[in-house]
Amino acid sequence: MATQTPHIIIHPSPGMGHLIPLIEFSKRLVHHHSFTITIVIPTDGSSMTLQKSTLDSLPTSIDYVFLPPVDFTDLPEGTKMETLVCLTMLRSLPSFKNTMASLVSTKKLVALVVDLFGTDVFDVAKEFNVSPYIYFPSTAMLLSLFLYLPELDRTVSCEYRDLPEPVRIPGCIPVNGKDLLDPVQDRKNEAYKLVLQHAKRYRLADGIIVNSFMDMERGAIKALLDRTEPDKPPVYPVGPLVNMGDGSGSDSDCLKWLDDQPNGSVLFVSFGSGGTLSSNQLNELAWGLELSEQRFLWVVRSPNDKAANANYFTVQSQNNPFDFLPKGFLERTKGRGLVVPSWAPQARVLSHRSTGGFLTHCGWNSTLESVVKGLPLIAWPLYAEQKMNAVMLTEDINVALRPKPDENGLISGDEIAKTVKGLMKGEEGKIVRRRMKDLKEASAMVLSENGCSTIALSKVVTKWIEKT
Ligand code: UPG
Repeated sequence: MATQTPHIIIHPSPGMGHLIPLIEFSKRLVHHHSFTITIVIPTDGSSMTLQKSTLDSLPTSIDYVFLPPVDFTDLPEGTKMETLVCLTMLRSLPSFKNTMASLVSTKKLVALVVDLFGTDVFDVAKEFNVSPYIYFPSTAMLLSLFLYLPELDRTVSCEYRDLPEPVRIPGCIPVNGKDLLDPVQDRKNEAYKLVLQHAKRYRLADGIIVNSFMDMERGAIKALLDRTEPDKPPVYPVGPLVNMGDGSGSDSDCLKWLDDQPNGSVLFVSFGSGGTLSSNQLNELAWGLELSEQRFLWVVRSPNDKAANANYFTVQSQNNPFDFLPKGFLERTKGRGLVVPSWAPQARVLSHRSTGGFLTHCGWNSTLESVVKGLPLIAWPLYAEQKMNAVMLTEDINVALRPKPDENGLISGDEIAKTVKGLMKGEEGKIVRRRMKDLKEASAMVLSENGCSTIALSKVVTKWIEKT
């Protein structure tokens, strides 16, 4: 028999960087509003241990289902990560439809929420008369680009990276074509076609919820809220919704190590859930951290010379990363630095009183987690939309320092040491730290009872409740 509690299906695309923000959104929905939720997760056969342990810790009102793994044996080697992400979603459509049919028969479904690569299921939603929504886990700037991409595609004939002028995404700081997100860098590649296809389908959503807020992305959000284009769905900026890392006790070794460090003295170094460096770059980073003489906590994965997102689907380092560190590095930095393999409890590390800065790949979850804690950044973008994020963080809102690569794209140890010292001890660090403190306060305001992100989320919730 159908229950009366309104139910929502959340369907994230592959990657911890997509699952985590949708989990945070789900937690917000069940804590502050009376919904039940099923998270329906596509799989490609990679290990889901980390995902499972994260999902098992959720409240009972949030259920989850893993869809059967899709088959990729027909794809050529070197298929782009974004293509794999989109194809995982596309090839999961039949099993998603079965799952949805069984949920429709037992629950009062009010909405289906997907993320940036999930619009293929909109047809299934329509078939079952369920309202389709997008939860956009990245920047308002990227969302503005996605909504603008079909026009850019129509009006530009060359590769975007060859444009003589920067691209003017509505409401945003101008961005050089070469800094736009990875899958639009080669317009002949399948990844571009798939992303463009999704971008065109964004207008079919009944609403787009974006994990950002006015004080951080004023221009982009204003442009998104403008309703002069009749077919543009309403946009709801509800961020920053992130894991606040507010657990008690220091149950992991790195938290125990942080307990023994002076306040604000440690730089956290991490490249998100799947980022990897080349062997040369790993060496330079180790050298730079050593040379900086600052305290650091570094989440390290074994290097990969071919791709910066080599661990996107797996998270875990492919080999023992300690074997790739420079000889004697661990001994020489003992006491001042700690290196942990593959994964750290990041939200809790960023909440720790000893952490004073964050060298990040500029993934949007990491960025927002740092904002809510007021921690200044060193921007080291690797892939996806991270270069766009770095431009915004350094040139627009000034909350990050950015080390300069040499002509071969390598960031030298000297440059790293200079930037790390600058952030932790220098005048330039003080400026970005102050700016980050302002943003932290603004983020608390927008999430307060009458804050604009709380109000935006209430508007979405009201629309969903009205459907019951
Ligand atoms: N995390 C940990 N421990 C680690 C590493 C990561 O808890 O050791 C968590 C982190 O706290 C965050 C998430 O994993 O919540 C990582 O998310 P994010 O910082 O956004 O990075 P990615 O995993 O790389 O995220 C992908 C894209 C990124 C994009 C993001 C949202 O790579 O570019 O901004 O998805 O769309």
